[in-house]
Amino acid sequence: MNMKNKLIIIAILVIAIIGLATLMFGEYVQAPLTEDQAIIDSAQKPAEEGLKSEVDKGKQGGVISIASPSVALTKEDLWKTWTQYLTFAKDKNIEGVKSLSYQVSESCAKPELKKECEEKMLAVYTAGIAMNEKGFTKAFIDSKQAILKTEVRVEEKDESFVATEGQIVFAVNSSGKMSLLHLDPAQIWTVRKNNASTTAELKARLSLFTKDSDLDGLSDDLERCIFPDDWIVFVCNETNPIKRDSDNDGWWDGVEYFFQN
Ligand SMILES: [Ca+2]
Ligand SMILES: [Ca+2]
Ligand SMILES: [Ca+2]
Repeated sequence: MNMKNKLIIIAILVIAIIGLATLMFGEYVQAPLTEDQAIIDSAQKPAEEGLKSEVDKGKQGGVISIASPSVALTKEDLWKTWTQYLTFAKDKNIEGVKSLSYQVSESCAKPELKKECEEKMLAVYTAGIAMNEKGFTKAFIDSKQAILKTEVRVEEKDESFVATEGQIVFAVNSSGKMSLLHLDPAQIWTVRKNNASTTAELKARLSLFTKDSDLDGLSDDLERCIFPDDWIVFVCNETNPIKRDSDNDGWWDGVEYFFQN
């Protein structure tokens, strides 16, 4: 995938999230899984079954922590890396931030743009310090990547129901060293109230929007490129919503979304 396509895809994620916040109500219908999509290939199946039992455990209020047996990293390791990153950001320690970043913005790569970089670090610190470890109940980990997630929180507003979910994505190198790839303190989905829908229906719709069946960091709908008719979508690369690594390159679909180079 070339860089341009990746940037377009990232832009689309932003559009999708904003769009969900403003447009998603009314005629939008969840399409059923096709037969092909419903079939999990045999190599993937044991892992998927493991995921399902962990998801069920999570629904009962437990911590979801998915890691293959060969992976030594734990949810606590992820949080420790995150807090170290925040400390570096707070101290305006560019080299420290770089050491824990999978990629750095242009402003942090160029000494002449130091001030701009420091402003970004402050913004990350301000957002990050408000995040609570107890809220991040889910950890998906393998030898190449890891995702920390909060539960989806649903709030009722005057004219809508709003779901929010925090996510921190890490890349892991062959030595087990983690680096921050993406931070989303509060991904937001909104459904507007209307006269035809009950609270239960609206909450169910929100739940469908946020559902991530294969726990790869990307909701099923975004993987299937399902958008309302009135959305303008430039490019959307479909991935399999019940397979974490659709192209078998080792990177989960939701993690690949956040690569920029
Ligand atoms: Ca997914
Ligand atoms: Ca997937
Ligand atoms: Ca992949």
